[in-house]
Amino acid sequence: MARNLSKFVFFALLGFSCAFNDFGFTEEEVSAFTNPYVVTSVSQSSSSVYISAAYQAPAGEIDFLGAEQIIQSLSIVIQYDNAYRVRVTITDANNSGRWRVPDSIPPYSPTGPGTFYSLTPIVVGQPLSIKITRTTDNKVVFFLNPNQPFGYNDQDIGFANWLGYPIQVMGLGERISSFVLAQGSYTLYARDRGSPIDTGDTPDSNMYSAQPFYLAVDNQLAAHGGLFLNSNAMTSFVGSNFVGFRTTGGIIDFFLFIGPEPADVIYQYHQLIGNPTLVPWWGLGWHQCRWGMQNISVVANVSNSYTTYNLPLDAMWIDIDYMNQFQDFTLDPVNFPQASVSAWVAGLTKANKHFVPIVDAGIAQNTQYATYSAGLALNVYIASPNHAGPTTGVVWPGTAVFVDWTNPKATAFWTSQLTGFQTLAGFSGIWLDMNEASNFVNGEPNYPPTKITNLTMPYTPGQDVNMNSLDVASTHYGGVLEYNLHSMFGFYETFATFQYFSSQNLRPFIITRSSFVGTGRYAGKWTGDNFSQWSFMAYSITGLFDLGMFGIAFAGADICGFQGNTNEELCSRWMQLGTLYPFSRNHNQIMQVDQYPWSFGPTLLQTSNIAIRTKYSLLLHFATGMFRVSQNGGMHFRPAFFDYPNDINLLNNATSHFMLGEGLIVHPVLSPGLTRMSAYFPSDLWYDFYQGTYTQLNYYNTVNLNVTLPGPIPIHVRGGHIISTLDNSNTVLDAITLRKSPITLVVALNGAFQANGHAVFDNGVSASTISANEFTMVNYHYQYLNQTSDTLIIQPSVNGYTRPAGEFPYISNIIIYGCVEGVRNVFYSSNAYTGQLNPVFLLWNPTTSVCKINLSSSRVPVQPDVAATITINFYL
Ligand code: MIG
Repeated sequence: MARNLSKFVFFALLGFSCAFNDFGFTEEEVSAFTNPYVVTSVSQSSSSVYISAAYQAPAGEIDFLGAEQIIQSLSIVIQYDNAYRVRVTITDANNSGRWRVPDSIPPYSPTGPGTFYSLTPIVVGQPLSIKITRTTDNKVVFFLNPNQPFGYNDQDIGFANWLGYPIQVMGLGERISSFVLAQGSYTLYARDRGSPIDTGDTPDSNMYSAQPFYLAVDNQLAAHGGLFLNSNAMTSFVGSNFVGFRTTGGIIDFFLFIGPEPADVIYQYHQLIGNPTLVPWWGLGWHQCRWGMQNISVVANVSNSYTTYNLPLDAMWIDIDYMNQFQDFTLDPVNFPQASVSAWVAGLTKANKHFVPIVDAGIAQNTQYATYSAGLALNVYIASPNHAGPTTGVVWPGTAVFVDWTNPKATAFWTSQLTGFQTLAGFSGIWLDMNEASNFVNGEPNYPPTKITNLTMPYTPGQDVNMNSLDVASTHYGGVLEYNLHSMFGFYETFATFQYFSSQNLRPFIITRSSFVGTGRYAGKWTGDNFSQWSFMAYSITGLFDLGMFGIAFAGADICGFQGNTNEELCSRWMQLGTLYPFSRNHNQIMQVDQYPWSFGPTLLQTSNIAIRTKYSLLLHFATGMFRVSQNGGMHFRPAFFDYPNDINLLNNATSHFMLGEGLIVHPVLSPGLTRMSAYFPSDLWYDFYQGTYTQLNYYNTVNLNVTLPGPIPIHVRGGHIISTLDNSNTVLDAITLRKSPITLVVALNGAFQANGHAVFDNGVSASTISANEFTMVNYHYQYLNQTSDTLIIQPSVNGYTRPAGEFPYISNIIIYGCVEGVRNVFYSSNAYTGQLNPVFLLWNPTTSVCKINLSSSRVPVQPDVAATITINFYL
């Protein structure tokens, strides 16, 4: 190939002073580094740049990765997918068969014709360097710096996005860490690991998922994001002005999201990986679980206690205790006899409650076990590198085998197992555990891994790749190594389980432990084995922020804590916080003290009651927020910084507050002994959610909040928003019955006497709701009309759902926060009726500036989804 250097644009190198010790090099070595590939050709189409590069041994210089397995010729494609996304793919020019994450996983589709909008043309330099600049602020958003480490060897590939200006970095999961990652190195590789704290200098702290996505924010608070789409065990490096990766296989497949605001980056990322799945309405309710409920009477006793204590409950979960010898899809004949389980499930169903059992990844290797034999007959297990037949590991049932989800027969096998289990146990949702896939030994029992280990690999991220894993030399369909697919086991298992639900047009209720890029399209996730400690409440917020960024909106942590014993105060605070997770489940480890709402005393019991019922009062708000995220991408539970990206204080203390859907901010209590708490708010108008009182911020944007126990968690409504709340949350015992509730609109005015909100109505269960437009999306818009009147406009924008009689029957109240005059009367104008609403009860509290318009006995009920204008006339 002819060299044509005249085409290249060369640029002056800036003097980078930052130490690169994170890659394991000394300062001198780093400054001596030169990219060992030279560009041999460059060409361009309307949306892509194509580069060929050849390895040229660095003369007397440090080769980043050593001399083994060097790939000699690289083929580079820089593709402008759309106005906000660029894909940089670097592959072995002579081997198109190298393992790479399939395009179907994100799932990749360029969303429009390539365009250079918002980006300047890329700059290609010699030796290999690539630079992409964002035009809006002239900042480099991607730079393969020719004088920073780069290498492309068979099992060792490294590169960095060298921004050259200071950044703060988030993402790169899964781990327990601060939200803004400390500078250091972070391992990504799916591993069953009970919550070590990762401070960037503890490389074996990787956990259940591999999520190689980061969000970076610079000193001017401009943001960009990057996805390194690669499934191999890797290290990511967070530097003061770069993000780097060093992986053990695959290719370089890097997606750049150019922001420029954090929320933009997240939308751009979700546009690639797909929006979070819708979950069933009941799934948004309250869940109780515990490991160690040793028989069905113990379980029934817990579910009955919910009724006894007059507490709502939507789902009871049973852990591995129910299984016969820890075999999936079986019931222990002694402690969980089928007749008793069926009777119990029937009782739950009658009370509109649901049963969610655990399903483990490992299939017991036992010829008497029907599931094992069925899979063996179909040959759907991951194959051993050591002997004929399935590869084995050791988990709860002893020796176990593992489904190869990439085998085309696997989904049908799994679906038929779930169908049988449905008949046996009557579940409504599935809890997927141990799907890293976890293994109590390293590799196969009796065959210590030898073929691929840290002794054969040029580079080992974190820990040996066989640690608590199947032998990574095991093979999948078509011979693909477990080495490449390990971190995707949970993703594929979740997808197979999703197909069971979607084949019945049901929204999935799936909670998985392991995840990969795109898992949120199919499932929710919990954060795994946390500790019953105060610090882990704060880590749970980081965990949910991260999962939301990764596209997994339906997320929660084990409420009151899993490992270790909780206590009444911690559990009370965690009930307050946890009921505002999108997925709210109290779960506990075997042998730990009980942590049910009634397990300690009146403080926990009363706080739990308030907390669960607050969740239910907001269930339509949750359903609407989760729906919008399913439709548009983005995050329901998210950092306040994303809504106020100019306020760095919000990022500095990211876990002390969070936004919940449109217009709500929450300040959780994360430390013991507090009755009052100083809370920071973004500059805006805020009203106490419960009382409507205006929140007077001091000079530092803080306010002292009363946080006595028992009591509610501080929630505030942002001026300019309308929140739909459900009246019957104070009396119901489940979310299904709650659908009969009238709606109170909480209208929080901004300085211009305006407010907006949404509510979505659908049947709460169908998978096709969005694709078939089987929903009604209502916009509520409140505005100033004239000196004496305001209007509330009810405007359905999509009208695909017909509410059955009695469901969300009417708007019972309009409560106005920031209401400076008393209401005189109310007029209604719709296609069906025009005239004064009567009788209507009006209250005005001039001290708190709250007006309450009670419409519940109006002769003309105000429908929540019928186009109408309500005119509110004030005394003036
Ligand atoms: O080896 O099923 O994270 O939630 O209770 C432990 C027992 C297996 C780990 C899960 C946890 C669950 C537990 N499981």
